[in-house]
Amino acid sequence: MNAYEIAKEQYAGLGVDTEKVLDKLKSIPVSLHCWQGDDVTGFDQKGPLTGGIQTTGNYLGRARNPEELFEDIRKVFEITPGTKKLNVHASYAIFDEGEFADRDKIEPRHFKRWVELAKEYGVGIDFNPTFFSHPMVKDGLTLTSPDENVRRFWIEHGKACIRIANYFARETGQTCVINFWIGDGYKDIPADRMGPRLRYKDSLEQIFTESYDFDKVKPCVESKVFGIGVESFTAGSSEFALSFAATHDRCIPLMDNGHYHPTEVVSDKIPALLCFFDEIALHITRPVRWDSDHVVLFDDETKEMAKEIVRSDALDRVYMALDYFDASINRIGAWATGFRNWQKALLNAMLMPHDKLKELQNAGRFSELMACQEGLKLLPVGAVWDEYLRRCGVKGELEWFEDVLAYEKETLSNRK
Ligand code: RNT
Ligand code: ZN
Repeated sequence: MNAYEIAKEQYAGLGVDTEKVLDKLKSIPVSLHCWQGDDVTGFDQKGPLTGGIQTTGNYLGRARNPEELFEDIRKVFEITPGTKKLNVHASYAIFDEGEFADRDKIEPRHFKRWVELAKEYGVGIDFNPTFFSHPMVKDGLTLTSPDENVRRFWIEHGKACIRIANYFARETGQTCVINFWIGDGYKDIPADRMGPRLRYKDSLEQIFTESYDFDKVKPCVESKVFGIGVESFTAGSSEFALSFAATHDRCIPLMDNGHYHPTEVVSDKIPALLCFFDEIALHITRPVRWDSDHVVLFDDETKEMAKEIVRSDALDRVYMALDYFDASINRIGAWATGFRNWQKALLNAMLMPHDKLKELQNAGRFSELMACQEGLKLLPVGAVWDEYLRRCGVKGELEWFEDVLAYEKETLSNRK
């Protein structure tokens, strides 16, 4: 027997059907963020990345235009298993020669090439208005700005983005998750914390008057605890975003696991929210001391997040998107490593006998539960993973990076 056959029998002994798991895993959409390829620069501006987020590093080969970014995305699709969605930011609008539309005026046609790419692969598109890296960000503020001209500009941006999300959903026939994140906040102790939040609430309410079909277009509000340069106050805090989503129909909360205090874990928050929300959304990242957006690894908290989704039987209630950006290493390698690792985490979670473990917990058999959970860690997940890669036509763990090296040599190194 080969390693997979042995693993299959071993898992069958625990009541886990690896064949079903492999079929299911292949069908779960995970959103691949376009912004790992160019350090969150986008195509509509040349300025620095703002909004309290930062990329560090200057590895060769950053994608500088749509052609290069698409080429890179194709490579990542090729070297990663499973079903993808494209996750696009508004700043990645593609204009014709000599054409430009500001963020409040962008239209679906500026994203036509993204739709073409999605259609080529039969994948959906998720979307994000871009409330950063733009001259209309005044004193670090957008939707919370006390300057009505500024706030109006960004409200119009939000509405324009909903129209684009409608277009993506219509064209691809798949749900479009549209995520609202703003970096608005203050570096130092503010004199008014409620005013900015009331303006943010009002701005979102105005944006969501734009019509959309909630079966197809899913607006989310993403919270954050702080950002670089806005250490003392963030308008879109966790309480703000959760309360907004809870009190507004047709809007769901999004948790980014880099956006909490270091000892808080999103794995614990997932089932808590699932008690109250039909659907939730995630940004999967890896915070190292802070919201550093490191590449997702197959580490404990990543595994735990996947387990909570699977245990809660919520694979169809949680929209999963990756969100990291490392400019210090090969960007294709970074992108693919994170995507592959989230797939591994899902596989690992799906291979666990959750009903049995829950029974042990409910029966108060805690030492047995501990021993069992520890025992599961050394089961042959890797053999099932190898089989999954084989079935997806993707290279194995110790082989796929050869392709990245070849791509770096042939393509990335020519980008000077
Ligand atoms: C920032 C948020 C946000 C961004 C992307 C680029 O802290 O996580 O989701 O990373 O929109
Ligand atoms: Zn995020």
